[in-house]
Amino acid sequence: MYYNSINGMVNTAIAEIKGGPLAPQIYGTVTFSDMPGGTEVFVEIWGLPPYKPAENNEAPIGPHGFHIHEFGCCQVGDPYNPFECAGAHWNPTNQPHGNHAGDFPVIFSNNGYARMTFFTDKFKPIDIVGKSVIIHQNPDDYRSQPAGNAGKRLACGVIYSLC
Ligand SMILES: [Cu+2]
Repeated sequence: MYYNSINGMVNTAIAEIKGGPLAPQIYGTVTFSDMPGGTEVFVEIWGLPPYKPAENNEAPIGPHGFHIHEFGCCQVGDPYNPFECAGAHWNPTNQPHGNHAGDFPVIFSNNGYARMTFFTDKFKPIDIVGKSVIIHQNPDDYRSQPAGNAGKRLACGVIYSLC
C-alpha cells in the first residue's frame, strides 16, 4: 500500500495535522515530496496559539518545536499531556537531538498561520510512512536531550502515502 503502481516508489506522503486538547483550533497539512537526494517538506498550518514571551522561568509559547516522532499514533491519551503515544523522536541513525532525521525547523506563526518549505537529505517519503508529525508548545533549543525541551504536544498527524 505504500507503493504506487508507476515506479514502485512513494513520491508523496502527507500528514493531516489536528490540534489536541491544548490547542484544538490547529489544523493543516505537512506534505513530503520526493526530490533528487532527499525530500522537500511543505508545511501549512492554521490556528496556532498566540505568541507568549518567556517569563517566570517558563519557556515562550512559539515558535513551535516540530519533529517526526517514531509511532503513527495520534490518540490524545492524557488531555494535560497529549499525544504521548507518538513516542520519542524518530531517530533511525541514533544521532543526538539536533541531528535526528526527524528534527525540523521550528514553526513560526503569523497570527496563527504558518507556511514554510524546506529540504532534507535525511530520508525519503517512503521512510516516514506510518510515523507521525508533532507540533510542540515551545521552541526547540536543538541541544537539550533527547527532545530539545520543546514542551507539550499541541498537534499531531499520522504520515501516510499519497501516491
Ligand atoms: Cu517532537
